[in-house]
Amino acid sequence: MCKMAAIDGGQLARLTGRCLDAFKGLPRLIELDLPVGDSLVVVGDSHGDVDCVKAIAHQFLGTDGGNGTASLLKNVKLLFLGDYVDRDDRDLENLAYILSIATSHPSSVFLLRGNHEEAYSNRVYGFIDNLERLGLQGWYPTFEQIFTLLPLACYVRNQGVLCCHGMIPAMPGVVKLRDIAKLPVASRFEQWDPVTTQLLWNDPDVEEGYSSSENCRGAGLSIGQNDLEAFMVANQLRLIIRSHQAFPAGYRFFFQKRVLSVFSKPNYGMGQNAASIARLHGDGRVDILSKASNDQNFTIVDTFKLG
Ligand SMILES: [Mn+2]
Repeated sequence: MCKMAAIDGGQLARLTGRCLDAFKGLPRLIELDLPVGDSLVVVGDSHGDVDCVKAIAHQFLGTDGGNGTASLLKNVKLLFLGDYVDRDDRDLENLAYILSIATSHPSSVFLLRGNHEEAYSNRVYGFIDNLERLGLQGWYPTFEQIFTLLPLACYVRNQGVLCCHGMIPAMPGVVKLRDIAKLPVASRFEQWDPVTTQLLWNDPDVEEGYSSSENCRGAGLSIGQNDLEAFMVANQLRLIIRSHQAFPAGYRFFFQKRVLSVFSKPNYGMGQNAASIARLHGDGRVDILSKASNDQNFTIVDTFKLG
């Protein structure tokens, strides 16, 4: 017996077809400028929380909260940092919603790949099981193709800000943004370039020490201050915005506010965390906005100016 899917095969065929067309030419590194008056809303892990994602689209993009897209706000862009699926029964619905707003608004909504946009994670953490329960497992290879096309990082050139799911890479010899732009496209984790693996799996060192070390996740590194500084200086960066870890407040700063971590699924797992997002303004201001699961809107909890 299949549970009723909120989305059927016909809808999936149209949506995934649109995605494959729209995403096939995407770069590995998104590069954009943010003029004064514009803002970029950066959304962390959502893992199936389609209600929270719709609230974000409604509040910041002006969509009507359903699948419609009435009154789209000008001068606001939305960047999702990955981890749309797994760890929640509504992950297909969340993914479908995010893909639909991205394909409807290609100049306003941008998607990065997270470590959960990959087959190994999807087998272990629920997305493939959920597709099977809905009788839609035949669509998995198509989703895998779509995941493979997603960019790995976003560089806001005129602000010196880099956004990625995991954290900056640390290799012998500093990685330059132009190296990220040239990374090969690969589907499965086993085929990924080491820089890709690190961008999607690394964390900042929770102790904020000087050196990087093996990550306890079994993939990637915990990045220390030395590698962070070398990367930021070589690439003339002022801030890294990343996700991949839940904190009680929904966000956390690392390394004297040079790294900002945001997580956008409230009450993740057994946790009681708020959902947080970052909003980067064209004048160099950065807002952090949070929302508890019952709140309707995100409200500003912290603001700072890029140094
Ligand atoms: Mn992650």
